[in-house]
Amino acid sequence: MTQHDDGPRPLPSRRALLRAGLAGGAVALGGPALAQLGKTNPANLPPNVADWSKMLGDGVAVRTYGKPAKFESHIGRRDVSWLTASPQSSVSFTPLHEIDGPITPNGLCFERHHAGIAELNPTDYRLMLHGLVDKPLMFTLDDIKRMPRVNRAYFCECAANSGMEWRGAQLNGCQYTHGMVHCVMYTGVPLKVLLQEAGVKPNARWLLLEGGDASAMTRSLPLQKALDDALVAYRMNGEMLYPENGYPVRMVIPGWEANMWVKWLRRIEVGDQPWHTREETSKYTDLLENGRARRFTYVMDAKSVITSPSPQAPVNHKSGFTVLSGVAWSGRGKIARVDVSLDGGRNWRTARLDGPVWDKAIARFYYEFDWNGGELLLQSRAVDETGYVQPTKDELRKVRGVNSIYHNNGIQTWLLHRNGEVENVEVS
Ligand SMILES: Nc1nc2c(c(=O)[nH]1)N[C@H]1C(S)=C(S)[C@@H](COP(=O)(O)O)O[C@H]1N2
Ligand SMILES: [Mo]
Repeated sequence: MTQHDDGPRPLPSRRALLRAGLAGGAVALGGPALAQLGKTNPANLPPNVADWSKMLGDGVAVRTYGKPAKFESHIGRRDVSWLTASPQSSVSFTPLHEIDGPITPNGLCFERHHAGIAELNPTDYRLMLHGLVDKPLMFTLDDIKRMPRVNRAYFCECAANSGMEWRGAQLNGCQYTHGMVHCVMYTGVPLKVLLQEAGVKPNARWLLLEGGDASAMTRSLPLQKALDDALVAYRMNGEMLYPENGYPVRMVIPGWEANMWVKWLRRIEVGDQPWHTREETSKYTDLLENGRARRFTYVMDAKSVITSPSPQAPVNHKSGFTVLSGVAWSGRGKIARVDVSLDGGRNWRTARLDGPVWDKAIARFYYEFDWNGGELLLQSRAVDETGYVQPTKDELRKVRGVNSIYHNNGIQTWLLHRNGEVENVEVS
């Protein structure tokens, strides 16, 4: 499922990356059918009749569940072998440079799990709702599907996204620097509906969320957020959730850090205070310079990154009309504007948002320009509807130091070289 490679390493082994073909366009492909990719066959070009025009193709019944063209099979989630101790408690990254628009295809959504993928049989699925309620309830999957449902697109970002970049430019590709985010259209039941059915007691303040995998991933959620916009979701982009993303039911906590989006959801307990499990207090806090910790930083601040050009998506022409594109999101609401700089943050121009701009979802931006073929320092800066402006990395470090690995939403810089290659750098 996840393609594994040893590619991304701390700079300056960028050359090794280039040699491995990771930073360039041509990534090694598997299978003899793909041997022709990138090689032009003159026999298929006009005025000749191409191979595929001479014969009948597969009929309608051959491909009952479609998948991308075989020529696209180099695209995939990837993990970084040295990042975590075991593949079961690890993370794979969304190939942001290979997709467009605001939505992440289901098969490319980054995955993060602490005890591997739980394979639940939906027939045996049960969700328990108990604690400070009038009537404890047990739901089957069918019960949940019979309740009133809504469709909402939201981004889901791990608090550790860009965490390796706190001390300086590390990984050469937006897949690795920013790929712990995805954005899908969820179908689910507002958690509020379930809570109303059970009847929440007046002294209730917090919920405990628990997953059905071996890690359980227990998390405390303020009741207020639960009643606001949290979803008990079972579909992503119309399909049932994929196993790696919590099949058959997961929590969706819009705008808040992904570790609270409990997957394989099996239990919700209503209480009057937070549980603050050891995992929560020890891991998902931001260690500040003075040794104190910044805790309960639930909301993900506005952030953006240019996905093309980027180290894994170099420019293939020498100069002229060039389309720059990227993604922006904010846990505090809608993206209001994205600015783009070609000179490392000295001058800013407004990018064009295209496609739907949803609340707490990824927005896609474009900036078209005439490249003079010289070196450029590319940056993007997100502004959300609250007026919050994405900070530079230096501004962030001034406030938070460099001990943290969480909540790095600093402005990313890519150096576009004359030969079209792109490199992860920092400017100050
Ligand atoms: N049950 C359970 N839920 C979980 C986790 C887990 O290990 N088990 N990991 C959390 C973390 S840290 C993240 S970043 C998100 C990742 O969601 P995804 O795999 O759909 O990308 O799931 C969260 N929910
Ligand atoms: Mo996470």
